[in-house]
Amino acid sequence: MSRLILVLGDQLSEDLSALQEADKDGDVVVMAEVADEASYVQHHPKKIALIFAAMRKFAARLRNDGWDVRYSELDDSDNTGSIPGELLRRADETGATEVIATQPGEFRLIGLLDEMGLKVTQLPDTRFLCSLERFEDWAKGRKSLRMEYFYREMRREHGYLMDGDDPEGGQWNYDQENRKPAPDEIDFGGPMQFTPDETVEEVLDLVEARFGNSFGTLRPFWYATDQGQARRALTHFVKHALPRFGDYQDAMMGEERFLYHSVISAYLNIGLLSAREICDAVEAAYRAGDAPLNATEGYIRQVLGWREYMRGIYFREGPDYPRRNALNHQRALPPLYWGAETKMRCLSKAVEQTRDEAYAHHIQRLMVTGNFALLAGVTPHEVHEWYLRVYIDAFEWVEAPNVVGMSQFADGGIIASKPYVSSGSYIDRMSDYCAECHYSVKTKTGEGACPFNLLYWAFMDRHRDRFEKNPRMAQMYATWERMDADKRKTILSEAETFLGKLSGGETV
Ligand code: FAD
Ligand code: DLZ
Ligand code: SF4
Repeated sequence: MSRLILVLGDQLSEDLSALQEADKDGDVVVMAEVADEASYVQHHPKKIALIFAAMRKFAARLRNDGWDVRYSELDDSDNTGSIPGELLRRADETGATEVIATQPGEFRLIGLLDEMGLKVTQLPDTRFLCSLERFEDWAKGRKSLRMEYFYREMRREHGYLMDGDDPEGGQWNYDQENRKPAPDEIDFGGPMQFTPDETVEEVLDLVEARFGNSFGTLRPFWYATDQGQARRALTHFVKHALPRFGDYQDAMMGEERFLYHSVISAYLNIGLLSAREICDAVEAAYRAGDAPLNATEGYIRQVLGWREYMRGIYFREGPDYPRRNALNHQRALPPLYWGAETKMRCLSKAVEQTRDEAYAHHIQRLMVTGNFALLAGVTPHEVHEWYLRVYIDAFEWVEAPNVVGMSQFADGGIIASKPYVSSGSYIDRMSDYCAECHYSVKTKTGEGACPFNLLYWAFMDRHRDRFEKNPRMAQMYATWERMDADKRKTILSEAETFLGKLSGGETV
């Protein structure tokens, strides 16, 4: 009796555990574009287009390879609209009574598969460098789960950038070299872009017709949609941008959307690239003398360290994680996140490129959109849904820990040892946003004062009980205390006025 082999839209890897387990001669691969997955949040149209186009091409590749693939297109008249529905339909069609799946990256879907009337085996997702058991092994019994210590174990275990038992160059971390402010010019033309082929064009028409009203610009669409293209995009990055990736990792520029970033997270997250091949390519560039250590270490830290760590935290913390709200923030997400006019240039630029590209780089996500939401006290779950909707690489296992934990401190400090908040001066130092902003970053109160300056101190004051004993924040509390009492009062009252306008729908 044949079995159904489920391949989800973010599982497009030939070495997927479910495919490894399958018998090409007897089993049937099920892939399905379904309304439920396309609408559990209102995804950016570019994200849906990427996934559907990559799914169609992956299905064609499997067929070419001799697999029997039952593929449901979204508009097929008998499409039931859900993954369980499509599995049941294919079970009826083929007589199969058993499903082999690779565990999905979201508790919602894991639960749906568990509750199906068919026998479903969910195999571990072996595409990660750290299994969930290995993560648990590392985490259990520890008082603090800081990424740095996890990362060092991963370096040792997988042998990346090691010199015997020691880290290459004698240090584990070169972050202090990786905080250069925005340069005057960028000598990298951005990620490799691809002209849509026939398959992609068909998908773009479908997405336009069905999801054209969602937030986000669909065309021009230039992302890679198959493994070959994604590999070319990786090679292009390693050759042309990696050498300067480290230096400008934290910089931001209004007219440079990608700087020296790789823009490969979406390819990696849907399975077109593997973490191992990325780390191998980056280390090889270092060994060949083509990229400096600060860049390669900085890059490998993101993929081998942060990415694996975030996944470990998501699965360890459980399904309630996206609902956590340790700071009890209750403000609604302001309309400026959906493109409503704002006079804050940093936010306006970050949201504009998010709408156009479904992409913003890490520091924009953390220190502009994330920082502002945290300072303004926005409900973390609304912030979480926004990130899940608008970014092409957003899947809950990686998005939720980054947003709820790292960016909004809503997990109470599991991921971050202190909240990632800053006044305007950090944004000014790292970007070219402020020079052309309506607000003045140097002005602390009164007419034209940068809102980040006001909100920063209001946040510190609001959460004094929780943070004043945090050694990493003591200096800022001391500065606040030293400030003239009238000035503190003015800051708090102007912050209040600003937040009132923000919530009242005024353009700020
Ligand atoms: P690069 O800057 O070139 O980095 C290289 C790779 O490292 C990335 O492709 C990614 O795979 C990995 N990486 C870097 N930082 C992280 C991190 N913190 N967590 C996990 N992987 C990391 N990443 C996602 O993949 N999906 C998300 O939904 C997502 N949401 C985020 C939300 C917030 C608030 C923040 C602060 C970060 C988020 N990140 C997310 C992490 C990071 O911002 C993106 O991975 C990165 O911007 C993707 O662009 P890139 O490929 O150009 O990355
Ligand atoms: C994100 C997404 C979208 C938009 N559509 C589909 C789909 O139609 N079919 C599918 O198999 N997967 C899709 N996905 C990816 C799933 O939502 C993803 O597997 C889960 O969120 C778990 O990570
Ligand atoms: Fe953003 Fe303030 Fe700079 Fe304007 S002045 S760009 S609001 S940090």
